[in-house]
Amino acid sequence: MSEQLDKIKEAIVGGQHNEIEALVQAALDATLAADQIVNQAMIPGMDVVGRKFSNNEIFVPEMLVAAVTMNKGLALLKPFLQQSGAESKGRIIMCTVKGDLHDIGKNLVIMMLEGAGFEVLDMGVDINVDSLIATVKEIKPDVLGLSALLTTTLPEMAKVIEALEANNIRDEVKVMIGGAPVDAAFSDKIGADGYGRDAAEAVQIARQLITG
Ligand code: B12
Repeated sequence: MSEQLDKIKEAIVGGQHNEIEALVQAALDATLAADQIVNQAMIPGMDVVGRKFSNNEIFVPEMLVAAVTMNKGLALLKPFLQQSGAESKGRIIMCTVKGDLHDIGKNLVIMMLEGAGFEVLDMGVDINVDSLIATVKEIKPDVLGLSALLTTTLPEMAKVIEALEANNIRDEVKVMIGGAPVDAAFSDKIGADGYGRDAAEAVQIARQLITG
């Protein structure tokens, strides 16, 4: 791994939010690609943060500073991840489910979807089923994208699908799901239409779901 990617990863792990922008800029100046910086340095950095948290080496405040650092870096990379500007390829609603405040992955998925030409409404985090159903009825998206990072909030995804059925709008919208604890088996189990492991897969799934 290049020294620059190493430094960016370390900055995420160490929550060096004052240094991250200069490091990312230096990597861009050295012609490293934005997706390489995200996938080979920043996301692996967050994985280290998660492992340290599991091992009680760090606690929520450190995890939060790592998130701030990640967001600052991503803000700088956003224009490079999105080079499209073409007409809309379809309408998508994205949110993190009720009880879950993790939004870095969701935001990254949104950046890539927008970059691929989709029109995305970001409802934010901790979104309850009722407001989600109301928004789906109003906006009539092609795809509803749900993110969850906690095993305790996974059941919310199933609740959303049940509520779509109860409101007789399950046939009108495709549901794609993702987030670290989500996998294809869970997606099949709750009757979602697609699961994506990362932001690039989210774009592929959205394309497949819309073009059929
Ligand atoms: C940063 C972080 C936080 C930050 C979040 C800040 C923010 N604004 O998001 C803060 C400090 C707030 C936080 C809080 C908590 N966290 Co936390 N957190 C993390 C951490 C370290 C990184 C998550 C992250 O951003 N990853 C980077 C992004 C890019 O990856 P991602 O989210 O997985 O998204 C990618 C894919 O999953 C996919 N994807 C995501 N969404 C979607 C959606 C669709 C539709 C598709 C197709 C794809 C897709 O694409 C993304 C891009 O590649 C993880 C550990 C980890 N490595 O996951 C723990 C982790 C998720 N947190 C954890 C825990 C326990 C908590 C707390 C309960 C801690 C506490 N005791 O308070 C709270 C819960 C708060 C709440 N109610 O949500 C646990 C969850 C354990 C579990 N299995 O349930 C983890 C795994 C840490 C651990 N190892 O124990 N956390």
